[in-house]
Amino acid sequence: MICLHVPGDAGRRFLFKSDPVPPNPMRVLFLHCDVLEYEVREKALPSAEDLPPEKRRGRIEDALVCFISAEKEDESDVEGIVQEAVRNIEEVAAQVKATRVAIYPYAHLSSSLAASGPAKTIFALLEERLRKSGFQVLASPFGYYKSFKVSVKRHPLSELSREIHPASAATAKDDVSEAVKAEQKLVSEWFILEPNGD
Ligand code: SSA
Repeated sequence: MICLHVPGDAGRRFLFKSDPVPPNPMRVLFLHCDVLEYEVREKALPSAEDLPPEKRRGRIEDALVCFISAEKEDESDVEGIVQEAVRNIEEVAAQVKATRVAIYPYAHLSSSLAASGPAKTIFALLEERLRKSGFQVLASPFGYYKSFKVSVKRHPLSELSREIHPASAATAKDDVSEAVKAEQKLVSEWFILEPNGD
């Protein structure tokens, strides 16, 4: 932080503090659906793995569909973001009493996407953890254009979105607020430098 005391300006202090870079959290659009169906079209990423015919179409009924954008910020804490995403999906699934989930990589919720390598890892881990947690999971293929149809249920909780931060970010936030509290207790000492150096 830079503090300036400007002589002759009624003792006004000017504080310049570099703002923390605004975080870009993972975004999830949750739709509680009667049905989701998709069909794979062409590759959106040249690196997308070739798919066997049975993976080129998917359908799930009575499921919580999660459209997910992995964000740049998630790259630095893949484990933390996966843990929090699973926790949020479990929470929303419990609210709507869903035992089936679809995870759908969806780049269009984000303005700062994670690179495809880490994003793909995040989706693979999510799929694995959600299965371990007891859900029936449909994972739509990563890196492809797809056509899809969804039929959303009509109850009030059937559409919602969440921003998800890695588990460690909550601690980081607390740290920041503690730092701010400590700063408020500081007693400042002010020195005035005249142009002649006195
Ligand atoms: N054709 C390229 C741009 O030149 C393209 O569409 N890139 S994309 O970033 O939109 O990603 C294409 C597909 O890769 C997405 O539809 C999704 O399946 C997957 N994908 C890549 N990065 C992400 C990400 N960070 N989060 C979610 N899905 C992603």
